[in-house]
Amino acid sequence: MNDCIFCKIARGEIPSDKIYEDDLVVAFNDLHPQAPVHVLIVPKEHFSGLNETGNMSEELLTRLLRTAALVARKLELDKSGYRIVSNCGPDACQSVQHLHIHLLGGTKLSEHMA
Ligand code: DGP
Repeated sequence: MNDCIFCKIARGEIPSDKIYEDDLVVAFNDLHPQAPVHVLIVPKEHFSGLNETGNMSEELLTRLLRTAALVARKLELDKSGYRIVSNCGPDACQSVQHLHIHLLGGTKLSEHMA
């Protein structure tokens, strides 16, 4: 999508602090971190959110999760722990309409998810 901020980041048209990239996904630091480590993992192809998983390949869905774990390992969170979150829709306060997984860690996170 032409005006989607995460599509532009994936295409390298606007700068981001990229941590990982392959043929299907890209991972970069969140602009407004909510934890010492706050990385976003996004598909390069535009999907608005988790409601679109039916249109996504199993390879891509697997890759998104594997990338979250890979980045966590790369940033040495695999032993201390981390959380992944994907906000979907208004009640979850999804603000960017391009599927993304938040990877949070580097501190003791809240027991409460909401
Ligand atoms: P969500 O509320 O789940 O849709 O989270 C969107 C996240 O995207 C939010 O934590 C801030 C982040 N974000 C928004 N615009 C940009 C940007 O231009 N660059 C980066 N790196 N992150 C962004």
